[in-house]
Amino acid sequence: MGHYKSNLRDIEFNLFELFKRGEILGTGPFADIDEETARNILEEVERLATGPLAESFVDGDRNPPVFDPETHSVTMPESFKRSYEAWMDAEWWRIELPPELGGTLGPRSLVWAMSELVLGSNPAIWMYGAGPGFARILYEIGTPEQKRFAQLAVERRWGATMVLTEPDAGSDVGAGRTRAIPQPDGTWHIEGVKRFITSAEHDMAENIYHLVLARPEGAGPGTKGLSMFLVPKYLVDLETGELGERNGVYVTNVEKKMGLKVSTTCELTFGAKHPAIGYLVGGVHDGIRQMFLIIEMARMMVGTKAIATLSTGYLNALEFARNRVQGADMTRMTDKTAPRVTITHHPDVRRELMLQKAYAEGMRALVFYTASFQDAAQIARLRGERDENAEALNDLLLPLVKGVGSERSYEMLARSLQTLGGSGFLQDYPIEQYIRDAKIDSLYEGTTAIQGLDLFFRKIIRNQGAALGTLLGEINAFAASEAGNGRLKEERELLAEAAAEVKAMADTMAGWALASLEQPKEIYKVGLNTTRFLLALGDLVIGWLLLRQAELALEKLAASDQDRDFYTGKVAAASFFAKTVLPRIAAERRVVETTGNDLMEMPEEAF
Ligand code: ST9
Ligand code: FAD
Repeated sequence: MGHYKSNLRDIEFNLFELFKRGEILGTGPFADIDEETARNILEEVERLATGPLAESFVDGDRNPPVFDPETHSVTMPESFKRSYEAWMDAEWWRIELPPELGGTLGPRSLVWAMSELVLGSNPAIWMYGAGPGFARILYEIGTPEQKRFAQLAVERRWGATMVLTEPDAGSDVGAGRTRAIPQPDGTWHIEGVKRFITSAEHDMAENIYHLVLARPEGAGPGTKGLSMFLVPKYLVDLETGELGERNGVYVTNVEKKMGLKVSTTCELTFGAKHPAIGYLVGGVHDGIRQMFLIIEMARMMVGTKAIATLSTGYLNALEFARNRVQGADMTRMTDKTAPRVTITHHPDVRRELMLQKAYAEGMRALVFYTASFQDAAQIARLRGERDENAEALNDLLLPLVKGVGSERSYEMLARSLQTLGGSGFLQDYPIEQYIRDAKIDSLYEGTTAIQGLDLFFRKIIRNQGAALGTLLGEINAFAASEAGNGRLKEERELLAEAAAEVKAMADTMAGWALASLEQPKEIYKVGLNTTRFLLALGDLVIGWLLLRQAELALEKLAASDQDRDFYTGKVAAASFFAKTVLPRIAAERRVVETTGNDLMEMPEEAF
């Protein structure tokens, strides 16, 4: 058995029972994929994920890619190459693509369902395999030549990267100094050094194309002065698709990292040896907006990766706990002759396992809830319309998927390890690698602090609280309903209280934001609480989604005996979360309300 323990039952529960994705499948733009086909696809992806994809997970960590600075090349571990090829050869990635790019388009929710399985099994495979997804965006926003490039990129399975970060421009992308110099033939020469670029070099594709933010000479400061350029490793004959000259973009270093070692993290130098030719994407200077089309997908991917890792971490911990015999049942703890029991009998172990289960399953529901808005937005776009309500809710939820997903998963994975006792610390079990591999999720694609700021200022204040109001309205309506037929009464009350606390937090912080127009330092009080608010809203939404699952589970339990354990677990997880996690939000609200500026006024030397 490989390391990866999937939870296809729960993925399907979300897709088909809770969020009723069957209703959009087999019809309209997704006529070619009905529910049965989708289930078959997921089964097949699960077979790959638990088999050939998972096979190289450990080897890729212990024998990471080798960089040769002389040739600027990277040799990937053979085992990983085999896993990667197994995924690319299976061609399920075509579900992300429209027919013009050789795809069989499926809804975003199905794509994220597949992604969970691959990301839980061997996350770097999904990341190296993002070339076609990037090509989809390039096809949407590119010039006719770039659309042709995108078609070739899919056909020939080229790799792709997103290139923003520089040594002095991380969270602050607008500080980027990489320059773009216009050429008489309409192309650009890119000059500068980018760092931490994922997948920028490897030997699994004949070409790699970089989507690069650079500042045209004379352009203004900040993110708005950046433009996006297509910079391929090899220039391409667009007629024949053949590769031409080597372009002047080279990997000049590959980082040594704590985890996710098989994913190359590269320093990328432009124009030092010979010109690095770039093509202005779409022929327009609109780089940051264009890049965010990719960033939004990548943030969803990162959150899903973290949550997928927690899910397999929890299931590994559960299997261990079911087999590990240690100590007597607590009711007989003083009886030295009492039979020894498996550790699942100990209240503390049960509590820890249930917390892991509730977060893993609640955050999976968050992924699919968010994906359901992406489906609605996608369907509207395919009709040539826009669903602004769905877009706004997706915008609001993305920092939760990314920020809360990564923070809580990392925290809970430490508990998964704890469940194994000392064995968890060993490399005989996968959890220590899960923890190392998942730490990155709270860092890249915007750190947690950035997610908190994005949530509060862009998704709430700038949206004038509309999307948050819709979300809280849904939660309050559920809390006030008869959901669960009496069985969830106490839980719904706890949910209503938590929703009121979160609303009070948002109101207090909005008040400070407003006051800062007169007294600028009031804004610090907001900044002292944005991450707290992010996590509190996350817990509220997770608690609500778990209760919605429990409501459905109670209906199923009343109707038949099928899957009794699965549905019983749903009710138990929701109740546990409502009773043990949601009440903590009240304390967080009190912390918000008593926030002063002492910390900001304290001299730095006092730290
Ligand atoms: C990275 C990669 O870390 C890590 C993993 C890579 C794996 C790659 C491969 C796998 C991908 C697989 C998944 C994808 C699958 C493929 C699918 C293909 C797509 N939403 O607030 P302002 C825009 S990469 C939308 O003034 P500042 C907007 O245009 C490095 N748009 O910002 C806005 O204009 P306006 C990741 C947003 O103060 C403009 O920006 N690095 C959003 O100038 C300016 O906004 C980071 O993530 C948004 N939420 O700059 C950087 N926000 O307002 C983190 C802004 O007029 N730092 N825009 O609409 C930040 O995000 C900063 O907040 C900042 C601030 C840079 C935006
Ligand atoms: P900094 O921005 O210096 O942040 C340092 C600390 O300060 C953080 O805790 C941060 O939260 C905090 N902080 C910074 N600004 C603020 C603020 N305004 N308010 C509150 N707190 C703040 N980039 C790419 O472009 N493409 C890639 O493919 C890519 N892949 C990556 C892969 C790996 C393995 C790594 C490690 C990074 C990758 N990155 C990539 C870069 C990544 O997106 C950045 O590391 C990240 O955005 C943070 O930037 P930084 O490291 O410079 O940290």
